[in-house]
Formats: sequence, C-alpha cells, structure tokens
Amino acid sequence: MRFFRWLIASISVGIFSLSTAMAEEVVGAPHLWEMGMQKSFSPVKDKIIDLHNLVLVIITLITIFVGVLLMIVMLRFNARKNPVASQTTHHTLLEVAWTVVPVLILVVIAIPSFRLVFYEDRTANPDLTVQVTAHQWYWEYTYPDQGGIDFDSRYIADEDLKPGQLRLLDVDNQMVIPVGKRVRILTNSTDVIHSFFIPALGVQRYAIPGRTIETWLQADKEGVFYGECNQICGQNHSRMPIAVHAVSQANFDKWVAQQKKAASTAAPLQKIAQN
Ligand SMILES: [Cu+2]
Repeated sequence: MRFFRWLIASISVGIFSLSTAMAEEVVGAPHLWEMGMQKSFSPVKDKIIDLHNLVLVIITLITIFVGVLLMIVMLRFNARKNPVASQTTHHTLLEVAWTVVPVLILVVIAIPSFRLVFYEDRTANPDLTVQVTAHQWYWEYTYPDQGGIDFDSRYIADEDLKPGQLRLLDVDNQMVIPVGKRVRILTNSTDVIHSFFIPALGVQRYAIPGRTIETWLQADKEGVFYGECNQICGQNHSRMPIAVHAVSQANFDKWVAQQKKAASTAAPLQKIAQN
C-alpha cells in the first residue's frame, strides 16, 4: 500500500515537473566548462551529434589499434633484440589489406556523412521562409510569406545589457519562428562573406554577396537559440550575434500581426534613418 502511494506520488511529481519543464523556455547557448557540442534542440543537430558519436568510436578504435601496433614494434622489433636486421620488404596480402581496410572505413564514414549533408541542405515542404541578409555588421531578417516583414537585428552594447542578457549573444530584435515548424532559410550578403551559425539548431550557412544559399531549421522546443557570424567579416565580426526565438504558432501569429501593424504605422523615413 505504502509502495503504491509512493509510486503514485512520484509519478505525479514527474508529470508535474515535466509539464513545467515543457512550459518553460529553453536556452540554446554555450555554457562554462562545457565539453563537446552544445545541447541539441533540433532534428538536424540530433543527426550531427549521431554522426559525431559514430566517428568518435571509429577514431578511438583506430587510435587504440595503432597505439598497440607501435608498442609491439618498440618492444619486439627493437635493435637491441634484433642485432641482425630482417631483410623482409614485401608482403602482398598485408599491403592489400592496409589499402582496402582504410578505404572501407572511409566508406562507412562517408555514407552517413553524405546523407547528413543532403538532409541539412534543404527541406521539401517548408512551413515558412526567412531571408537572412548579412551586413557589416548586423543581420537583417525578411519574411516574404508573412507580408514582407523586414527588420534589422543588432547586438547590445555592454553598457546597455539588462540583467540576464548574454553579452555578445543577445540582440535588440530576435528572429522569431514557430516551434516545431520547418523554416526555410535563404542566406545572402550585401558586402563581404558572413556565416549564419546557430550551434543548438545545427545550422551553419555562408552568406555570400550576390548568391542565395538555402538551408532549413526546426526548433523542437520553445526558447531562444543563440548563434553568431562565424566567418571573419571585418572589425565588428564579433558584434553580429544571432538570437532565434521559437514560440508557439499562436504567439507567432500574434507577433506577425504586431510587426505588420508597426510597419504600416511607422513613418517611411524612420526605416532609412535606422540604417
Ligand atoms: Cu559577419
């Protein structure tokens, strides 16, 4: 009886903490003393971590194998133990083996690697498109299928940071997306090569002048996912962070309506003055 009471109590605590965890927004950002990659919040990042883990196992086995061979060579075939050197030069089977085995290992790595490249490349049925335009040194986000919402996103100077805001990661205007939806990203640049990089969502695409490059992202949870330009692009390269805010579809629709209203009431000159 007591056990059942304990069981029911712990299950309800579990459900409660699960529901509060679901309601809370997650933060995709780097943490102090973090080992390995940032935590995944997207299907693409899940696959990136899977490939990383596979390659890690393979290189660990290879390193151990080569290390053992080296030890054997040092202990058994040193000059002291073998005053008369062996004249052996060729061993056909061994030579074929040490060519074919590495080729097979590379094929084993290449197959999932290429699959991942194609998976990251584009999505068949995007729910939404966001054009990401890089400038020296800020980002511009355009939503062509949401009435052409368009705004700039800039870093927050140290003296203007509010408590809880992340230095050189938080921005004035976040890129907002609906959670769980496939968002097509089209990158472009107006000056030099930049790179649109959000580790927690597994996204990294160059932004190149005169060229549109496609990729996609999907956030599994509501929250803010931080990234930065990771292609050296000049003096303020470190001052063009990315903050993607994933919200519920209802909140996203509200945000779209707000943005459209703000755009229609804003004085036409204001936009030019901001730039
Ligand atoms: Cu840049």
